[in-house]
Amino acid sequence: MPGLIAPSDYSQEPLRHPCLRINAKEPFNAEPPRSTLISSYVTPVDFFYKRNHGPIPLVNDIERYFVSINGLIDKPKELFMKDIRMLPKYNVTATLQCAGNRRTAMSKTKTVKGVGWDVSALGNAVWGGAKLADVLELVGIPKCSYRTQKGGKHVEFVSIDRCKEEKGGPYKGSIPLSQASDPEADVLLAYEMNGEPLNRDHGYPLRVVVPGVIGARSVKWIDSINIIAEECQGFFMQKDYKMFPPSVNWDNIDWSTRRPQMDFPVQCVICSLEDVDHIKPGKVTVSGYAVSGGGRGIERVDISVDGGKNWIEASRSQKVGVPYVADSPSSDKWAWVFFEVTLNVQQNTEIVAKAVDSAANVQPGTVEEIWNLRGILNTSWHRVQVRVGRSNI
Ligand SMILES: Nc1nc2c(c(=O)[nH]1)N[C@H]1C(S)=C(S)[C@@H](COP(=O)(O)O)O[C@H]1N2
Ligand SMILES: [Mo]
Repeated sequence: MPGLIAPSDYSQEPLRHPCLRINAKEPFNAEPPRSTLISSYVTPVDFFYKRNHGPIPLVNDIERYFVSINGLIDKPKELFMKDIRMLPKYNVTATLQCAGNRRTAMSKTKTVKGVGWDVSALGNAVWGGAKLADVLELVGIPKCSYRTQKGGKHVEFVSIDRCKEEKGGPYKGSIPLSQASDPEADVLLAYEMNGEPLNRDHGYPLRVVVPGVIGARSVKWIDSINIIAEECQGFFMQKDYKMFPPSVNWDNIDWSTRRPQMDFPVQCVICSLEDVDHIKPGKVTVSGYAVSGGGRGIERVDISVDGGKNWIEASRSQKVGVPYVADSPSSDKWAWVFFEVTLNVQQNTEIVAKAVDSAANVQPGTVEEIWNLRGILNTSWHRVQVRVGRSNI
């Protein structure tokens, strides 16, 4: 690959912020403390979770770097950064969430396989770049196409990093052509994050951002894009990131029975309290994030201070001075929503949060009912224990 290279070891990793909690060192997987998440609607790059499957690629010559677009199309093309920058630039505020967010809590029910994450395997960024729909037009695919003349129905993104799961080959994934070529789906080939060029950890020089879909499909360090007939056959599409019922175990699993996970379900988490937290009796502020996939807004967030018997509605917000209304054009449809409510707590209890999205989807009450062997999509009601006392603060 001209311009972009993939190290075979971890001797050239970038520097990272010391506040990040490291869940795995090589490959590097880390998340910020939960309280950091709610200190800013747009997550600073330093505090944005980092999820990798191999050593971080390096650019040695950005002038020579290009993305090749191949497959079931009439005019394959090589696009240099200058070609991509020539296309209209869009800024899309979108929350990226790893399907493994809250996996550690799922493992407490019954062990699951995968990197352990607390509640911060997500972040909200302003992604700047070209729309994939515009890029595809350059190779002769009209907007909102379902199929190319040669039978292409999926768009595959191939990186250059070396992943153990791919036996040393690159990370890859795909999305349907109908989504990739739909300008309204806001799928980007992003070269900026929060107004700065992407950094190495987040995909420099170019990554895909698929809003509303699990982070796994937002492939970093793009090398090529292939228009293919069937979905990508890579490990992370076929042997990972699929949702199985609680009855499936490692002895009876048949990966072919399930679709690769795309949209993420409705989720919310309390970030103003640790689990377990020690507080004084009286008023306590309960705040955090809520987010749903597929561009669905957050219709409601309910909080309980008695373990889920009674519920009080929290207020919701995105931007200061702009009232948040789910599915309103003034809201960032791909982004998280912060919630907040102040409640009176006098004794030890469990504080619970659950969100409802604009399709009236609600989070499940317990981990048990959604437990799955890979530990993905733990969206059960978020619970934190509080110990109330005057002396133990
Ligand atoms: N090339 C490549 N792209 C990748 C990955 C990877 O390991 N290699 N990890 C994926 C996963 S599982 C997630 S959740 C997001 C994480 O993006 P971030 O590190 O920018 O937060 O990137 C996705 N894209
Ligand atoms: Mo992920």
